[in-house]
Order: sequence, then structure tokens, then C-alpha cells
Amino acid sequence: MQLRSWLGAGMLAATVSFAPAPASAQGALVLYCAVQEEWCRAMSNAFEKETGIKVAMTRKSSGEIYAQIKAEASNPRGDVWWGGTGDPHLQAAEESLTLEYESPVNKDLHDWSLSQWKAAKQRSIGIYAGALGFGFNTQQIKSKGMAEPKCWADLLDAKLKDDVQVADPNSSGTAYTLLATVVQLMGEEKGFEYLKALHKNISQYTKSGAAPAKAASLGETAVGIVFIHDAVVFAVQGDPIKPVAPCEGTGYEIGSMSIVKGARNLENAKKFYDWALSPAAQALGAPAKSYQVPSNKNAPVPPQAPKMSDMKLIDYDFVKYGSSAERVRLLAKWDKEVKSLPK
Ligand code: S7P
Repeated sequence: MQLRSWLGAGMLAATVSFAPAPASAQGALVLYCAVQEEWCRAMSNAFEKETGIKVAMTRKSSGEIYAQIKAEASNPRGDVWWGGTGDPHLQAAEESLTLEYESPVNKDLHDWSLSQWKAAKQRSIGIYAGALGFGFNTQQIKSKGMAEPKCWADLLDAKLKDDVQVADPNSSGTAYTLLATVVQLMGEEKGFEYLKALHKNISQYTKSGAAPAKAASLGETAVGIVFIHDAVVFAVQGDPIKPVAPCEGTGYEIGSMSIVKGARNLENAKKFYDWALSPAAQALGAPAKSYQVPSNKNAPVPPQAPKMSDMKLIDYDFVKYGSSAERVRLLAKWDKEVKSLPK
């Protein structure tokens, strides 16, 4: 099996030689990474150490990486786009910005990971899953004399005026997941009514999707709408934040990976891709405080990972909401009808 023999060769090399091969001898890899910086660095460092391939990593939000790959299409700079919500990966696949690839590790992956691969016509694959929700600062909510918010509807309470944060869906995959979730959960008309009402309580639309979790943990905002695992990070370290899976139901992401079409370091990109799907590589998330559910069935699920089976999850239509036409249409509508509204 290709992956085992490749890992096996790496381990053998490590036992017979004290110094890794010079990175330049193994070439390079340009990695666009959309998860939290700490996990991006852990992945780059581990891959570099194991293979001697020098990784040039840049961390950006999902929508920003999509825009960069599109802008660079005639002269690609990146090799692998690792992480970030699945929808913009699907959009990139549809626009032929990424490359078909079938990894020998596919047979070990959960069905939801392979359904992303099939939806993307083999141009993207699921690497983790996580559900959308929010985190609230327990002290702030108490001081407002409010009951603890449990539902999306609770975030419209006038007591939360200018005290809710979420990212801008143009830059953030998290915030696009919110947009697509409320449209699917409530229907488009009611979903946009909800987002307009929520706008009154938004203090700022951040660039990064996870930033509102940190702000809520610090008491800079009462509520941050984020992936639930991004709120758990602060709860497990003892900050006064409570993660919530909204009572009406919620959407989720299939965090994804794609190889850039025209990648200059294609062989290294494939090596990274196979390695990133392995249980050992997927186990690097939890020590880097990233508590998503990994896509390899043999990778350990972090004990801190929110239990998606206990949540009311919608049947998220990744094909529709990851399509270029739908994403462009919904983002333009959100800009026009929500973001531009006076407060
Ligand atoms: O923090 C991890 C995570 O929530 O970040 C990714 C996200 O798309 C990147 O952030 P943006 O919302 O700023 O795009 C998620 O895929 C991942 O679970």
C-alpha cells in the first residue's frame, strides 16, 4: 500500500540517519491553510520533519484562500489548500481551480468525507467535520439579567444589542455556513428576515470565523457565532464561555482539502494530501487545540469534540450551497440586504 510504504520509508530513514535530508533536496510545498494558526503550524512542521520537504505556509480564512487561488489561476502559486469549510472548496472545484485526485487512503475515510470528494468530482476531500453554533460569555449574560441563550431565536433579544459578533461571510467560511444554514433551516425569506434582525445586535463582522469565540471568552462580546469546536477551545481552558448547539437545529461543515490546479510541486502536493488523511496526521489537531471530528475512521476523535450525534443537524445541501452560482448569489444578497442596513 502506497501510504504505508511511504510512511515506512520515512520511519526507516529516521532510524538510520540522525539529520533529516536537507529540505532543498526534497523540494518545497506551498500550503494555503484555513484552520487556526497553531494547527497550521503543527501540520507544516510535522510534514517537514517527516519528509524533508520545506513547507511555505500561509494562514487565511476560507473565502480569502478561494479568492487568492482564483486570482492566481493563470499563474498558480499555491500547491495545496488545506482546511476551511467545504463550500468554497466545492466552488473552486466547479470552477476547475483545483485538481482531481484519488488517494489510496480514501478507503479509510468516513462516508461524509467521500461525499465531499464525489460532490467535487474528486477535486476536494473531507478532512474533518464540525457543527455551527455559538458561544456565550456566562458573566455577560448574567449581568444582562437574561436567561442563557439556547436557540438561534434567543440571539435576537434586544438586550444583546451590539453584543453579538460573527464574521463576514465574504471572507469567512464559518459565516457563510451561518448564512446557508439559516436559509436552509428557515427558508430563504424568513432566513433573511432573521439575519436582518440579527444585524441590529451585531457589533462587528470580523474577518476570521473563529475570532468571535475568543472575543466571547474575553468578555469583549456577550455572544460569538462560531463553529462549536471553536468555542470549546476556550471553555476547556476555563474561560467563562458556554458552547451551544442551537435548539432549532443547525448546519455543519465538512472541512476540506484540495490540490491547486497547476501546482508547481505536484508530487509533493500529493504526498502531503495522502499524509494529511492519515490517522497520525489527523491526530495532530487535538494537541493544537482543534477539536473537530477527523475524517479517517482510524484517527482518534478528540474527547473534547462536540458530539454531533447528540445535535439536531439539518440535512445540509453541500452541492447546492457550494455551487458557484448559489454562493455568489447569496453573498451578493447578504451584502445588499443585510450588511448595508443601518443599525
Ligand atoms: O478554527 C477552525 C475552523 O473553524 O476554521 C475554519 C474556517 O473556515 C476558517 O475560518 P474562516 O471562518 O475565517 O474561514 C473551519 O473550517 C474550522 O473548523
